[in-house]
Amino acid sequence: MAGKIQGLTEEERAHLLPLLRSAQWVEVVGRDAIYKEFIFKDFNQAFGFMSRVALQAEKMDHHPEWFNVYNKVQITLSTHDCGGLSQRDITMATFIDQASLM
Ligand code: H2B
Repeated sequence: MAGKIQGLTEEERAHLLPLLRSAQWVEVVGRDAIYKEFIFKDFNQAFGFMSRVALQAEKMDHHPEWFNVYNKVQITLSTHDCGGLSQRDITMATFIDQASLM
């Protein structure tokens, strides 16, 4: 079991949220979470991406909330253990953006 996870500080938020926004991650309304939609050429591309993310999520014990239909993958990231955004979500968002370009 991981220890208590710290949420992002105000300082970290002020620094990180604009960077995430510039990468098309948006803040979810009414919840401390971030969201992004990915569109691929077809289902194979989308599912290959999801497979890469799934392996990393299991490694990090940090799992996305996601929805897929055909070539579309919608992803929400938040840390249940701290009831909001943590550094883990930032790390995962960065990994996901890389994985979407492969
Ligand atoms: N994923 C996400 N996104 N947030 C969490 O807080 C979280 C998780 N917690 N995956 C992990 C699993 C926890 O439930 C297990 C018991 O370690």
